[in-house]
Amino acid sequence: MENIRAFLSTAFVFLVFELCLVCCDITDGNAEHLKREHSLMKPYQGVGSSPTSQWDFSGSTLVTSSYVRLTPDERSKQGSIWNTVPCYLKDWEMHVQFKVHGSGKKNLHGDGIAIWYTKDRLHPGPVFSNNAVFHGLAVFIDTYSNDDATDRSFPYISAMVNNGSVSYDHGKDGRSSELGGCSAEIRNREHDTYLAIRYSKGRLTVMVDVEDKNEWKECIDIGGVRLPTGYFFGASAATGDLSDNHDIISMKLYQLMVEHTLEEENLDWTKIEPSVSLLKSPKDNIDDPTGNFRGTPLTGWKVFLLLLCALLGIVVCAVVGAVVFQKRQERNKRFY
Ligand SMILES: *[C@@H]1O[C@H](CO)[C@@H](O)[C@H](O)[C@H]1NC(C)=O
Ligand SMILES: [Ca+2]
Repeated sequence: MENIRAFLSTAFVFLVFELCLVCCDITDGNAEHLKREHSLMKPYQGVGSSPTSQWDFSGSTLVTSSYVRLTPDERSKQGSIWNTVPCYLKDWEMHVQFKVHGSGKKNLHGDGIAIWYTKDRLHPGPVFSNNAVFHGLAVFIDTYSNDDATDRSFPYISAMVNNGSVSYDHGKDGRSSELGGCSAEIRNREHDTYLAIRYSKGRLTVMVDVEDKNEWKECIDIGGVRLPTGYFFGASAATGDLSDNHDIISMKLYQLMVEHTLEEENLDWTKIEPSVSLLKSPKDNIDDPTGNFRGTPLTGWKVFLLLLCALLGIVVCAVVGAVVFQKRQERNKRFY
């Protein structure tokens, strides 16, 4: 009996440990770290109308009890929604649940949604209804290809960091200034579509969940990104000659629990200039058909290490399996 108990408790500890590993690795979506003051959730109580509301909206934005419609499926609409509370978190993850849908056939719809973390809020302009020369981070969910010469499949998701010196080039879908991106079939889906933006320790990661499998797929992952604290989260959308309903269902901001060195802690994070230290200039994207910086081929060393890890994993599994099997044998012997 003692043996069984010991075995069960070991198994339990092992299971908890595994679960922990899995949880820590995946998105830190714990409710306790959800920051309500930076989140927009159903039924959007007081949004826009109440003076205590933490979200402002402008333009064509319509707030209902089950979605926030930035633009309806009509031509030449511009709408946005902005958090009124500046964000002072150093490490965060924003989850956006959204829906882009409309009556337009393939390639006859536009223009898309942009998610912002910027110095200025409610600053209208030509980029998905926002200012083209912004300070901070933008993630574009671009549903219409403005560039006839492009070889990309749209909708296309891309990210840009700007210190106010570069203008997003709408005619080229921002290709010359983008940090990375991916294609994603987000339009007219039956199920909900999600985007996650994580910024932690200088690393920017964008993930999408659009296949209704409840799992994140990596879209952008780059290091060397510097963003200050004290900026505002927002979302905006625009339609032109072509249109779509651009709906935000929720924006949930999670604080990530990350240790920083004392030196980092003592910095004034509000004074950081948005920047990216890239190995090559974003302009090189033009020659790179995928516009992707991550695509380094597996070198011999990496393959060797991967194989070694796999081998070690198999050995560990075999040993654990053998021990468990033996324990069971002993137990069986005792019972008979
Ligand atoms: C802004 O970025 C550009 C390059 O993108 C750089 O040349 C310039 O020095 C930066 N300005 C500031 C104030 O950091
Ligand atoms: Ca576009």
